[in-house]
Amino acid sequence: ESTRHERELVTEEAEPKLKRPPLYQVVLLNDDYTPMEFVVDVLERIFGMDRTTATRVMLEVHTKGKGVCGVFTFEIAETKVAQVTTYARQHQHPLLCTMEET
Ligand code: TYC
Repeated sequence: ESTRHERELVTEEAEPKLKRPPLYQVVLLNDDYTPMEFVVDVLERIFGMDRTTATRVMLEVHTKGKGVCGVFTFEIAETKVAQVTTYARQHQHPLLCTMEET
């Protein structure tokens, strides 16, 4: 019969190792051709922003060259990038969306 302390000393007790997953920023890039209204629509539809927030983020991208749409785990970020790209190409806009590990 061993005590809890003895088991821990010989490191035979597994600790619950809860690692946080890596996070990825989904980033929108500015261009000269995609209409401002379309970018606002993308931010509302795909990132669930209200119109005021979507307009602020769109203008930040427009003036600074890029902007963060949200921070997600890998698969969610990948899916958002694909949804933005598919939607933009369906409407013949060159809008670029990428992901960056934080
Ligand atoms: N620069 C574009 C324009 O003047 C608007 C725009 C904003 C485009 C954000 C892309 O990610 C973007 N029509």
